[in-house]
Amino acid sequence: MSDLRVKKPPEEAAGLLAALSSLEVARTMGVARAARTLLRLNQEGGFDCPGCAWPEPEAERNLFEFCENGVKHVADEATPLRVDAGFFAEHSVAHLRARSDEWLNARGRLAEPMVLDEGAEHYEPIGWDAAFELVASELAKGSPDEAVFYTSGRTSNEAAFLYQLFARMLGTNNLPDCSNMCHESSGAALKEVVGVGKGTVHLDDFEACDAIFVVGQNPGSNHPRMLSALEAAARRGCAIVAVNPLREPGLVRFSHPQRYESLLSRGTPIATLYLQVRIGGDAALFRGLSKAIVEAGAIDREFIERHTTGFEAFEAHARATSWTDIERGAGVSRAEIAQAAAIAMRSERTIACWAMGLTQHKHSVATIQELVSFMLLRGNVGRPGAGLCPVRGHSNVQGDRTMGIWEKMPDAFLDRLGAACEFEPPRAHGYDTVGAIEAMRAGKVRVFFAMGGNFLSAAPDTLRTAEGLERCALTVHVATKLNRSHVVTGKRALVLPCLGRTERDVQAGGEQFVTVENSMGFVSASRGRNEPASDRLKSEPAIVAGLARAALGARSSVDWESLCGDYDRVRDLIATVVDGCDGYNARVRERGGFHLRNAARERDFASIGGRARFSVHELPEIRVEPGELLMMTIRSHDQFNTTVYGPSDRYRGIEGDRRVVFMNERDVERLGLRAGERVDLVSRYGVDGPAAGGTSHAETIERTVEAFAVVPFSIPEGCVATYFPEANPLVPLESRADKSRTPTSKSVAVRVRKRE
Ligand SMILES: Nc1nc2c(c(=O)[nH]1)N[C@H]1C(S)=C(S)[C@@H](COP(=O)(O)OP(=O)(O)OC[C@H]3O[C@@H](n4cnc5c(=O)[nH]c(N)nc54)[C@H](O)[C@@H]3O)O[C@H]1N2
Ligand SMILES: Nc1nc2c(c(=O)[nH]1)N[C@H]1C(S)=C(S)[C@@H](COP(=O)(O)OP(=O)(O)OC[C@H]3O[C@@H](n4cnc5c(=O)[nH]c(N)nc54)[C@H](O)[C@@H]3O)O[C@H]1N2
Ligand SMILES: [Mo]
Repeated sequence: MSDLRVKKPPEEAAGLLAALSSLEVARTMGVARAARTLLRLNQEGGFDCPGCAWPEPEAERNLFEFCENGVKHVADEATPLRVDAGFFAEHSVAHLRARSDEWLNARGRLAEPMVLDEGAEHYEPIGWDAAFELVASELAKGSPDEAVFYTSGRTSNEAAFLYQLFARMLGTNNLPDCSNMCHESSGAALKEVVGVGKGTVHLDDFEACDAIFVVGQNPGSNHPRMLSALEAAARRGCAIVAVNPLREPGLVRFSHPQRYESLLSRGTPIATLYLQVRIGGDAALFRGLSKAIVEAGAIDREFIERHTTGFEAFEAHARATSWTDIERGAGVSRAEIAQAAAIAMRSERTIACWAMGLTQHKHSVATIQELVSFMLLRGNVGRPGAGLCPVRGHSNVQGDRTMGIWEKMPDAFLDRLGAACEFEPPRAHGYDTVGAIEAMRAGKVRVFFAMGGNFLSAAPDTLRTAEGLERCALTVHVATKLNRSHVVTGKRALVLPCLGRTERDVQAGGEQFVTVENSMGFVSASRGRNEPASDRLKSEPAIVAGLARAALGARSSVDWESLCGDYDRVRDLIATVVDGCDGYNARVRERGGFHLRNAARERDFASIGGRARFSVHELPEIRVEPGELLMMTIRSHDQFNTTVYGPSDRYRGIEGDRRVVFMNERDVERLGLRAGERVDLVSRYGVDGPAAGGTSHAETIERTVEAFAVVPFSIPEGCVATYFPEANPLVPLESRADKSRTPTSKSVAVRVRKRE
C-alpha cells in the first residue's frame, strides 16, 4: 500500500548526505554535462540558479557556488527527456490528469508548441504563428479586462518588462503573480512603515551582525546557501534565534557540504535559542520582546527621536499588553521570551529574516509590522550589520515586481511607461491571484495566460480554482515542464515551450543574456550555455514579442521585433521607465552587477513623510472551534514549490510518501489515533468567516483530503502541518490576509476524521 517510512529526524542539516544526494542528481543528467552546467551555476558569466532568491557573494565566489537543492533544480531543467508530439499522441489529457504532479514533471522538457482544441482528447502540435494568432483572436473577442496575465517568479527582468508592457498596451492591469501568494504581506507591511516594500540588508551585513532572528523560515531546505551565512555568523559568536513551530534540523545544526572538515565533524550549532511558537503566535511574541525592551529602557532613543513616529503610542500599548495575553498568544513562556529579549538587548546590530511562516496568515501584515516595531526600538534599520530581511522565494520574483508585474503599479510608473512607449496605460487596478480566480469562477475571464508557474496547484482551493480555469475560453501556459495546469484547461488550451535559464538564447542580434534581481536588491546578468532542449523552443521575450505583434498589430508603436532581437534595447527601455535603473546596460556589465537603491537602508523615509512608523495593532485572536486544529502547509526538502522531485523529506525523517500530517503526540492520543494511521482532513469555512475556522455562517463549504498518515512530531499542541500542494484543496479561497489578500496557507482550521 504505502511506502511511508518515518525515521528519527537527523540532528543536523547538509553534511555528507547532501553532498552525496546532489551527486546522485548529477548522475541522471550525465556526468560530463552535469559538470559543465554546474561549473557555470551562479558564476560571473554563467547563469543564475533557477531556485531561490538568496544572493551569491559579490566579492569572492567559490568554485561551487550552489547547494544540493540548486543542483536538483538545474538537473530538473537540464533533463535529457522530452515531452513532444509523440508523447501527447500517446497520452490523452484525461490520462494525464490522473497522474501525479511528480509523474508529469518527470516526463522531461516540453519540446514543441501544442494545442488542445475544443472537445479534443489529445493535445496536437501547432506552429508558433498559428498559436499567436489563436491567442490574438480570442483576446479580440472580449474586452481587455477579460484577459488575465499571470507570472511566476522565474521570469527574467527583460521578459517581465515586455510582458507587462504588452498587457498594459492591450489595456489591462490584470497581472497577478506568485508573489500574491508569497511575500505580498511583506511588501504591504514594509511599504507602510518603512516606505519600501523590500528588505534593507545586504549579504555583507551578515558578517557584521551580533544577532539574527530567523522567523517562519526553513532555510535548510528552501534557502540552503543561507545556512553558510548563518554558519559563518554562528562561528564568530553571533547569536541566532529561531522562531518556528517545528524543530527544523537546518536551524539546529549545520555542516557545510563543501568543506572537507565538516564532512567528518558533527557540524556547527546554529540556533542559540529555539522558540517553538504556536502557528500565528509571532505577533504576540514580538509584542513580548518589545515590552521587555521598553520596560528595560533598552531603546535607541536618538534613532527613535530623529527617524520615527508613533513611539509613545506603541510604547504605551506594549506596556499595557499583559504577559498572560503574550504567553497565551505566542505559545512560549515568559522566561523564554526574556531569554530572546536579552539576546536582542545585548546585540548592537540585529538582522531579522523571515519567509512564508510569517506571510501566509490572516494577520500577516500586522505581524510583520509588529516585528518592524521591535527592530525600530533599537535602531536596527538602516545601519551596517542590521536590518529587515524578507527572504524571497523564486529566483527573480523581486525583479518581476520591479519591472512592473503587479496589478496595482503606482501612477508614477505608469506615467513613465506611457511616455516612453507612446500610449495611455490603463489606471484601474487589475486582479491579483485570488481576484483572478474569483473572476474566472464568475465567468468574467475569457483568456488566462501564464508566464511560467503552475497556477492550479499553487493556488488555494484546488477544486474551486479548477472550476474557474475550466470556465475560461482559452488557457495558455508558457512553460518548461509539464504540470497540472496544462491538463485542467479552459475550453481550448495552448502549451508554449520556452528556453530555460541554463540554455543558450540566440536572437537576431546574436547571443543574449538576461538580468535578474535577488532578494537583496542586487541586479546581475544570467547567461545560459547549454544547447536548447529542442529547436522549437522560443525565449520568453520572443514569445511576448510574437504575441504582441499578433494581438496589437498596428495599435502598438513599439517595435517588438527589434526589442526581442537584442535585449540591450529592452534594457535601454527599462532604464528610462523603471526607477533606479538608469545606465542599466552599463551597470549590469560592471563588477557582476549593481544594487538597486533602497531608501530605508539609508534611513531616508521621505516617501512616508520622513519617518519610519511604529504601529499599534490588537493581538490577533486565533480562533479555532472545539475539535479543530490549526494547519500549516509547508515544503519538503525534495520539491520546488509544485514540482515534486520525490517523496522524501530527509531532514524531517520522512521517506516514501508525502500524504502525511505532522501532529503533536498529545493531540494524537487525545483524538484516539495511532502513528501511521490514515485519516481524512476536513476544513469547513464560512464565506466571509474568520481565517481560522468558524462554522457559524450560513454558507459553509466542506473541503476534504483523504488518507493522510499521522506522524507524531515536535510541534505545539493544537497545530498540525501538511505538505503543499497536496493539502491545497483545504485552503479556502475566501480566507486571506488582511490588506495583502494572500491566501492563508499557513493557518487553515481543520478537523481530523477517522476512516472506516
Ligand atoms: N528547495 C526549495 N527551495 C525553495 C522552494 C521550494 O519549494 N523548494 N520554494 C521557494 C519559494 S517560492 C519560497 S516562497 C521559499 C519558501 O521558504 P519557506 O518560507 O522556508 O518555506 P515553507 O516550507 O513554506 O516554510 C515555512 C516555515 O515556516 C514555519 N511556519 C509555519 N507557520 C508558522 C508561524 O505561524 N510562525 C512561524 N514562526 N513559523 C511558521 C514552518 O514550520 C516552516 O519551517 O522557498 C524558496 N526556495
Ligand atoms: N498551500 C500552499 N500554497 C502555496 C504556498 C504554500 O506555502 N502553501 N506557497 C505559495 C508560494 S510562496 C508560491 S511562490 C507559489 C508558487 O507558484 P508558481 O510559481 O505558480 O509555481 P511553481 O511550482 O514555482 O511553478 C513551476 C512550473 O514553472 C514552470 N517553469 C519552470 N521554469 C520555468 C521558466 O524558466 N520559464 C517558464 N515560462 N516556466 C518555467 C514549469 O513548467 C513548472 O512546472 O505557490 C504558492 N502556493
Ligand atoms: Mo514563494
